[in-house]
Amino acid sequence: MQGSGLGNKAGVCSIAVALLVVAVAATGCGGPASDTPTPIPTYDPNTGRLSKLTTDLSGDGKADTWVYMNGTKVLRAERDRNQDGRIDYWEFDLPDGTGGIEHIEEDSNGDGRPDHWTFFAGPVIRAVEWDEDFDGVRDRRLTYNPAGQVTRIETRADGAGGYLEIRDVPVDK
Ligand SMILES: [Ca+2]
Ligand SMILES: [Ca+2]
Ligand SMILES: [Ca+2]
Repeated sequence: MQGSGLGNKAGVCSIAVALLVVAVAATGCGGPASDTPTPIPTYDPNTGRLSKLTTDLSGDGKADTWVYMNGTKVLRAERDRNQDGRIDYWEFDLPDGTGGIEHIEEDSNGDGRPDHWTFFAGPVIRAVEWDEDFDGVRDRRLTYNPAGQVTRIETRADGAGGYLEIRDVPVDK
């Protein structure tokens, strides 16, 4: 799959910044596909600052991607990736405006609530969490080192955001 791979590249390149690149006709961030629809800007009526970019990435005439901005600074992005009218992807970008992603939340069962979280350290994944039974409580977390190796497995949620079972994984040198 290529071409519409904006979402698939999320681990490397922020969807928000990719669309912003289209909006301002600049280059960088891997460069969007030439057929990427132009986002529609919304401006704050009081300050005149850019507050939102709305895009129909799928091209069916309905908006499916929203990038929330404060002027030139990207705050977060939301997407309806399966076109069912419900947001199922939330991207939280680093506040430094570099286009880096802090973390991504995804709804995989279509109930409108995130159940999969991916946390980044620069371009690499630092941790992944799942709510496997979709009850709103996270059930498992894997932590990675910069080489992409799992260093810790946590299971049995304590209901307060932590885990009862923590297993450190020895990493081969
Ligand atoms: Ca959806
Ligand atoms: Ca869900
Ligand atoms: Ca759960």
